[in-house]
Amino acid sequence: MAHKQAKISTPKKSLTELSALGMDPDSIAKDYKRYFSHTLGRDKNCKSVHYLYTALAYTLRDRLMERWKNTKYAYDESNCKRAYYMSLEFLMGRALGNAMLNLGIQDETARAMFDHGIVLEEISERETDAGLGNGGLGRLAACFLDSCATLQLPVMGYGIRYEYGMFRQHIAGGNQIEEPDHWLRDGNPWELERPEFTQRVRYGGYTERYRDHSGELRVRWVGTHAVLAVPYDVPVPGYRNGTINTLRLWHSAATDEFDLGEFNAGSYPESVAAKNDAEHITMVLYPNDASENGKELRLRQQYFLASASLQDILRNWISRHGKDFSQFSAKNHFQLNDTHPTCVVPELMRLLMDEHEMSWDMAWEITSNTVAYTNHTLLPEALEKWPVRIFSNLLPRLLEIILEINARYLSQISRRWPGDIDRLRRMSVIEEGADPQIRMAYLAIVASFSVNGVAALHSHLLEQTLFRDFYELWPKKFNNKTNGVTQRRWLAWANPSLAGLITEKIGENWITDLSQLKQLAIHAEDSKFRAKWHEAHQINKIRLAALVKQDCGVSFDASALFDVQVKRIHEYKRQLLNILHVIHLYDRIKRNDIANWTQRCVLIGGKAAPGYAMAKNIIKLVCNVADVINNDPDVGDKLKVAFIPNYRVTAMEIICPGTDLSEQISTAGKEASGTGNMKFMMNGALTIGTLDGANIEMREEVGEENFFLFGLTAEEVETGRVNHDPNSIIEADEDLHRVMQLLCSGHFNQFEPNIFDPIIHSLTSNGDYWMTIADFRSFIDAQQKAAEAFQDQEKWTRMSILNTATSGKFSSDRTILEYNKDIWKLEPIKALPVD
Ligand code: 26Q
Repeated sequence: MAHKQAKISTPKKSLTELSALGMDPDSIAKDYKRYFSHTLGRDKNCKSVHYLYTALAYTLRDRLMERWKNTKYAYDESNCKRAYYMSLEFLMGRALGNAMLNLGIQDETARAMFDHGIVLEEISERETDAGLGNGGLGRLAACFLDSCATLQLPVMGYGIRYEYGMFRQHIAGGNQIEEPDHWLRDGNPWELERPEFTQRVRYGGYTERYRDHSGELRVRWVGTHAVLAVPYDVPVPGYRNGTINTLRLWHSAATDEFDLGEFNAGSYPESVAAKNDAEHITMVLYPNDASENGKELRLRQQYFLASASLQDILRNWISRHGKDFSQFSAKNHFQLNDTHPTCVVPELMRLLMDEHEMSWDMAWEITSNTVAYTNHTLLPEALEKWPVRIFSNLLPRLLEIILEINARYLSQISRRWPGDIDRLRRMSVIEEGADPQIRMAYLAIVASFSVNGVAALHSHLLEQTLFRDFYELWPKKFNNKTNGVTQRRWLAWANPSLAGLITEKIGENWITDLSQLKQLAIHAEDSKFRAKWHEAHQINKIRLAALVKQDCGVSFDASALFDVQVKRIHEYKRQLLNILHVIHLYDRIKRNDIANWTQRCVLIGGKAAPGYAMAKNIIKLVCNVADVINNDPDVGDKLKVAFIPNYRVTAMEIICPGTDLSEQISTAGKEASGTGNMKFMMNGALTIGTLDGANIEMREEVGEENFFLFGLTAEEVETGRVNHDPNSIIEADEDLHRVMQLLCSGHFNQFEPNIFDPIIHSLTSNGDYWMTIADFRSFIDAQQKAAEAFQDQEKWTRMSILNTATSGKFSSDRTILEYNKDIWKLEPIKALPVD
């Protein structure tokens, strides 16, 4: 690399120390103007919001920067233990509002802008979401970073800087259209390139044995193609505490040596084209939130993250401790966000043995005491597997190490269970067959000192089903960490009207200690407080109705029940069950069964993986049903239905504060945790839900009388499936029969014959695998109870307050404190104050 260190004589004045920047409106405005007119070179005629936004982003970034450095100094000087959150996804959303909130200069910034005739909200809207994730798992990583910074824990995120994040979703004729999300096109003021920390990541080639200087037999990985990994750092501010942690995202680039060979052979264009291969690695996020099996580029991404991050961490370790790794596992933990970064395991072994001359036993001792694994799914088909064949071509040295790990571990199994061949086959990291596969979850479990699920039920089911054999072998490795979300973004920022009311009542400590919200409970009995709560909520409903009007062209009346389901589209999440209920309501209106009707507005949103035909068919059904209902004069205001396109973090910031009823209706035992459910609860929505994931714990906290429960339990789903006969249930239930009749008659696809056949087939002749038909009656009854409860607005508001009041457990601060107490064991480190 061409980053030579400058020779500098002993300085009289420091080039790197500045006095602290002012946080008052005048100082903010002064910096803003300098960025706008000097750095960006714009003048009074420039009307482009992009430049206004960029100038403000730089102004705020400067204020983060000084705290960022002080945080680094504090961590370095304390020589503290650290944790690294390794994830292929970080769904950060927007950064500008978050920076102002955490720095505590929202009012000052708004004032500075206002004085210059600029409306802060308008320029904030210019920022595109950092959509570097699919859904729950990616957003969880972002909430965790927020909590770590707020708790002043030395935790760093490592991820990939995708050029294209999650696709933008358009709806045309009811169909999902994917459009690439080129989010970096106009530049990203929140990232800082760090070329001085560039790493080399290698692929391909083969291995050789040789004897080192002391006669040890060692392995060399040669004949490889190298790619550069260039880090970009993103600041992660804590809440008003001077701490700014780091998210380091890797970008792939070609090495300079790429062209020589080919160039000399006369194929210059071919060699320049080869540059693409390197740059493709971090080009695009895989938009699939269940595993996309066997795609070599995805494995390249996973290894790229693992290798670059580990080299970065080892480089830093060696610069501080030399080649003494004796304290490494006592000072460093890697938390794997699902199996996606599991290459960390064999790669750390490789680096320690092949590059740092360590023995297998020492390398294994370090690796297996450093790595911890979080699982996020119970669906067996979503467990990641990679063909040995692909590994052998792309990462031959890693394959050797994986096979050696497996051999040593299987010999442990056969000592414990002599002659139990079936167990060896079941538990092997390698699944035998015509095309043998590496079971990434098993590799992660074998190499980790901690394995956790993300809600109590999920962790329990992991122990009893998916990972039963491993739980029997290593019961103490297994633990639960129920998910949480950050109340800074999801309540303080997203819901200013409610947040203001809460602070007025109980003070502002809830922002860093969400258990404080329980003080709200007694005020649920105070009718004046309820009136204010209702008023704050109505403001949010009006804001949401405006978004629905703008994005869907559908008019929602803010006095109606706002019934919302937003999440990725999946059969197990059962958007279909929701639609069957909507069709049932429509049918009731058409047959004039409308006594004591509760006006309802149903909002559904979410992206389908581009290759998931059934999920796309479900979107089409939602859109077609919405079309029929919204245009039927018999229906009028009684029922409105909308599909909101391009559901993302920024949309959720408007959606969850304006929701009355949150739909958490997955087939029990299938949703690992859910985190949207928590955002709604925090914002005072009531939940209609199954006993699945974190819903169970939410219901425990709020009390069964404040939760609309329905459906089979996880156990009943498994036992009931055996003799489940959806057709006989349809025959026996008149309401359901009529709903299926409407669906099958083509009422919602008049000019598109048979398009919903795959849906109908899955519900009937294909056995109703997701138990949608099985749970229909129970769901309809629970919905009816919700509708009746909504008619008593005083009672509903009481329940709403109690939902917020008991949501304290679902702060990601609580989750992170548990990770820290049980797994990482880090000391909080106070950042040095600026100035
Ligand atoms: C794997 C291999 C190849 C390509 C893609 C993938 C892949 C990518 C993303 C597999 C899974 C995901 C995402 C999973 C996810 O979001 N799971 C959700 O995690 C949340 C946080 O724990 C839980 O609340 C949800 O219940 C769970 O579905």
